[in-house]
Amino acid sequence: MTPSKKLNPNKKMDIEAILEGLEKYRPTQKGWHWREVPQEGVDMGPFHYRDMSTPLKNSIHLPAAKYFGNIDPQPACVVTTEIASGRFEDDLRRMRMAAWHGADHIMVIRTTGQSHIDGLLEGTPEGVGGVPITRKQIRASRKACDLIAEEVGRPINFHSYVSGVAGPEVAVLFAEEGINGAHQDPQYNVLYRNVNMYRSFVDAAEAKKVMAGAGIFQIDGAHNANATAKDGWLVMPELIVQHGINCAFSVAVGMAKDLIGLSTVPPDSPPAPKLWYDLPYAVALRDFFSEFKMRAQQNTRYIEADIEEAIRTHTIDTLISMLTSADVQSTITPDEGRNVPWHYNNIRGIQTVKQTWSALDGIKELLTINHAGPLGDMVRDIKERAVIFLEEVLETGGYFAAVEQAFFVDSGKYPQRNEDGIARDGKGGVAADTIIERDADYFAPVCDHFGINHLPAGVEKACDPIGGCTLCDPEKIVYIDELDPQDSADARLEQTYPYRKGGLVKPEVEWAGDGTILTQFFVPLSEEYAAAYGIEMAKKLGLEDPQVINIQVMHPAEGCFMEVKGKVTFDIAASSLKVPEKEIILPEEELRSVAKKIGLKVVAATVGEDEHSVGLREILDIKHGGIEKYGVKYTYLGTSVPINKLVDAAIETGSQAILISTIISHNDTHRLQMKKLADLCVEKGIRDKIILIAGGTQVNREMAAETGLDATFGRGTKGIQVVNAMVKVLKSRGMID
Ligand code: Z97
Repeated sequence: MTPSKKLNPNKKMDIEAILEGLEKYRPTQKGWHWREVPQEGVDMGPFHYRDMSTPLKNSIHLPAAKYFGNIDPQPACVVTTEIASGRFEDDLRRMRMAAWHGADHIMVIRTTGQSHIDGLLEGTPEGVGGVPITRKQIRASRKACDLIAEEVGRPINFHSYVSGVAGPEVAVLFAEEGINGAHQDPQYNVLYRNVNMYRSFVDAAEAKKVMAGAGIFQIDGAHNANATAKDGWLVMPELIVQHGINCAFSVAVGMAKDLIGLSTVPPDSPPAPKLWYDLPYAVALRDFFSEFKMRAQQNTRYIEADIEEAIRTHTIDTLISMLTSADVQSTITPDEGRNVPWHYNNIRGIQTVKQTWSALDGIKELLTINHAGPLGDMVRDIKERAVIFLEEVLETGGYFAAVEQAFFVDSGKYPQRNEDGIARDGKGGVAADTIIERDADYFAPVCDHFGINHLPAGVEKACDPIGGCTLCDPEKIVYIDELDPQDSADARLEQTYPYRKGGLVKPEVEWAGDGTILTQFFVPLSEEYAAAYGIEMAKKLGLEDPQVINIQVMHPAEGCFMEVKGKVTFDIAASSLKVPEKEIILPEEELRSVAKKIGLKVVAATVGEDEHSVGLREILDIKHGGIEKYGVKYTYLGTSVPINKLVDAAIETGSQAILISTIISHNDTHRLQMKKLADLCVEKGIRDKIILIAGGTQVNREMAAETGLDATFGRGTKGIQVVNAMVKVLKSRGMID
């Protein structure tokens, strides 16, 4: 069954409609998708790109793209985002936003330590820092991803995790429901989740076989050592061994090499001299594992409260990814150090990759990595240490013996050991002693099953005797809806209905209608007092549940930059919002060409007893985008100029327009001056040949009609608006086409 109703780019996603008919929904796409990367490069706007994929049908470009024809170049690599609202129904909206900005690999994080859950869950219970993975949650997300893929014009890879004792069942669930990517690494279970080591590898064989059958892309777990080891930048040799073990095991089970991704995480962060650690490691890894894919991710461990710091580090990470050709660039939210990730920070992560990638497009054609000298030596050093690490593992009796002796996640620089590695007992851990040998005549009527399966005589495909397993005949899949009516999507959707469909508005970052906002300010207090001030201030602003989430000392005595979050307690009805009529600005090129064609000229001055010339000069000069920028010539007559002098000057210079600026407004001086200008032009018989424009801090748009001018502008006006107004008048008078 294909998605019933296309998404409308101008409408919110209808979550209730996504949940309808889920019991019958079948994914429209299965297996992993790489981006389409034209060999000849991609031409967009005024530029040629060398390392970009086919652009999207619908997307949101980087802010500065408006200067280059609103182009939105999409990196050649797959771009990941991790969504973690805790409510899957809100995740769906976040996925859509992320895809519009360029993510095509969407991981929905599992609730903390789901590896500890030993069986499949049903329904859609709420989570903290991620959702519990269930069939309903996956199916709804898959359906949403299929619709989003159609909307943006690129397949969306949906991703989750195959770990814990329920790993093989989870893998089957993923294969059935069209999950495209998954973390799977038996070492993760062993080291970080204390699953019995033998059981973990037996489970992994089954899970990997099922993943291979469904074309699911695998990401390994070696990077977790970077995040866990005390001195993560020293464990690189071990990481290489971990990658090697998972790769070799996966290939032995039957996974294709190009569907095996090595997960790399930079082991350090500035002020560490990153390049001297990250680059040799990245190069060594690619030398050893050239047939496999590389997934690069920022290291969450070093994300503190400062978002800008996280973004800067991410930019450098992306540079290294480009220099070493990462296939998948994962992004995490730069606020992970202080919040359950907020959705607009997902977008900031994606933007970092897009911005860095377009800026550095084709970097390898311009710069080459210098393998001679220190880099070559460092790469060799890491490789040698990795090889002797693996040799010692073998001498010790193999992987399991090495784990028993705490070889892994030791923070010493191998062969040095700090004796702080993680040791596991082969006889212990979760689900110890649960491996049962298959009977001599073992037969399971299911496909993509690992190991010996005794097919009865005459049976070619394992599931033929039952008329197809769930992987071959999806009709056999049993769909179980909510188990708990309280902790269910329906109950939550009812709660958030007013904010999704009922016309009420509240800001949101985690869930629909959560009301959370962030305030940023400088407070002239020492760090000691700043936090107390932040809370007090937020309370006075009426924010509920205020929390200080960032304090940056600007100077020990002078004060701090602060960020405080809290919840607004009121709703605003969308219907009560008054939207001013939108000013339509003609394209810059058109404005320029009119100015050039007719030699557009203006005379300008401040009028009356008004010496405030700065605003007018800004409107005139090229520097901050004044009318000069669009090819309009001006004669500036100075300040406090009488109206008749301006009109005479306009006639003498053959100008098409007069611009006056008037700030002083007592006794309605500004209005009087404006009227005087209009009246004098009528008197002189030139009103229909001249364009009259006034501006000033107390002037507004409505005053033009009142005073008989063509256009009037207030605070914050830019030169382009003035040129636009002039061109519009010229058009309306039929003086140009
Ligand atoms: C990443 N940001 O993208 P549990 N298997 C492996 C893992 O690395 C993980 C799990 C399973 C990270 C993801 C950390 N990794 C977060 C190899 C988790 C999930 O449900 O947390 O127990 O396991 O790599």
